[in-house]
Amino acid sequence: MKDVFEFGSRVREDFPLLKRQVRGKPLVYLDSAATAQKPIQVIEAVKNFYEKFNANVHRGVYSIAEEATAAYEEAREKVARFINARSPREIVFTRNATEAINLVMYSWGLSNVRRGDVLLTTEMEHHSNLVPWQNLSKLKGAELKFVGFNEEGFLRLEELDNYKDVRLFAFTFASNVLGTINPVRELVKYAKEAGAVTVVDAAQAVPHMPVDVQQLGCDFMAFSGHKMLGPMGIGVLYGKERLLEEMEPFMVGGEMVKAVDFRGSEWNEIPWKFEAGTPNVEGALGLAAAIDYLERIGMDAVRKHEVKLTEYALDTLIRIDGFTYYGPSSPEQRCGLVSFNLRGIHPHDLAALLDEDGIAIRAGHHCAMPLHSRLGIAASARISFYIYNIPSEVDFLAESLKKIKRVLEA
Ligand code: C6P
Repeated sequence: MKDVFEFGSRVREDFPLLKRQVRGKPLVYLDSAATAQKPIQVIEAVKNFYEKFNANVHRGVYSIAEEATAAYEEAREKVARFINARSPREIVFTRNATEAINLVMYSWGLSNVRRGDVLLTTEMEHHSNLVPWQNLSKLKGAELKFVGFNEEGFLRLEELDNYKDVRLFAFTFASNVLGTINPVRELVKYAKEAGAVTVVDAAQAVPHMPVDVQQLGCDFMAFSGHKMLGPMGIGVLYGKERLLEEMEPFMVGGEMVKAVDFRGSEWNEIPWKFEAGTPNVEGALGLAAAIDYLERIGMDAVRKHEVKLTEYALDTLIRIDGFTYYGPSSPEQRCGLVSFNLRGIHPHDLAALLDEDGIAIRAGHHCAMPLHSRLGIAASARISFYIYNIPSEVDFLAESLKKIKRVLEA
């Protein structure tokens, strides 16, 4: 664990917020799946924009406007390289992963889905990759079907045999509750045979492991900047160029048009066709700085750190009497989060009591109510890691959990 401690300790130095205290104790931040903390380099990139070249993009011909436009489009190129898209034209900036999925639902779904079509998703989805498809099926009279998961939290791949003709297959890359990393390539291969367009919710994957959209072969992929050290309010939709070209715009107005007269308008080229109005320039620049930061560390190293921390957490916490966790037992098959329950204690009470020791965890249904009902529980507690976490934080958590148990059971 010495190497994990040293890695995390070095990284933490860059994160001002991690130096603060909560209730007189050092903050132990174990909720990066909800949102990640930001390194000074990202904070500086946003500050630098406002101090040096704040101007609207794609409009002005003066110097600072050109600098802002260039920086915004360079951020797009950086995102494209980060996930190995063929071209920056395949990268649409959105507010977050949720908006990216909604964009596909409205722009692709409304014109491509017909009454009776099958839309397939899974029982382990975050609401953001479920509610849009419920909506689309209602709007178009399509049938929404689900692939279940087994006791270990793996998708029941054998159920795919039941669906031979599918219009759309939307699934998560990594579950924000079970931690399961799904076999994306295999799922995309199946989808192609079934005639389905694929939407991959990569909100819990792109921040934590190398992701290559060309290698995966998916049609669409969504993720959020704030979960990968970037600012809030910036997200990404990756879409294959051919599909984006064919799609209608998501929102209409300024910026997304090439020519307008009183009767009608001609749409701009992709990706700008999907970016109506003034975009989140500070967000894109902050995201670019976050990508620089992650690339300097290396996504393989990010992943390795989280696997080791997860392994340590499972080994440590499983020794606590009454501790139950959900999802795969092998850390290699899960992302860096663990959802759990402690017998006899409601997860909300647990989270509130841990906060008294300065430990921040998430409790509730984690925006995945149907998943929890499949597990037969109403709620769970969840810890989630990132590059700045260290093994001693797991030890603090374990000690605090044992103390809470002693007090409540006394
Ligand atoms: N999950 C969590 O604590 P947005 O809110 O659009 O940035 O991300 C939505 C989203 C979509 N898919 C998955 C798998 C997610 O985990 C999330 C966000 C956070 O688990 C907040 S609910």
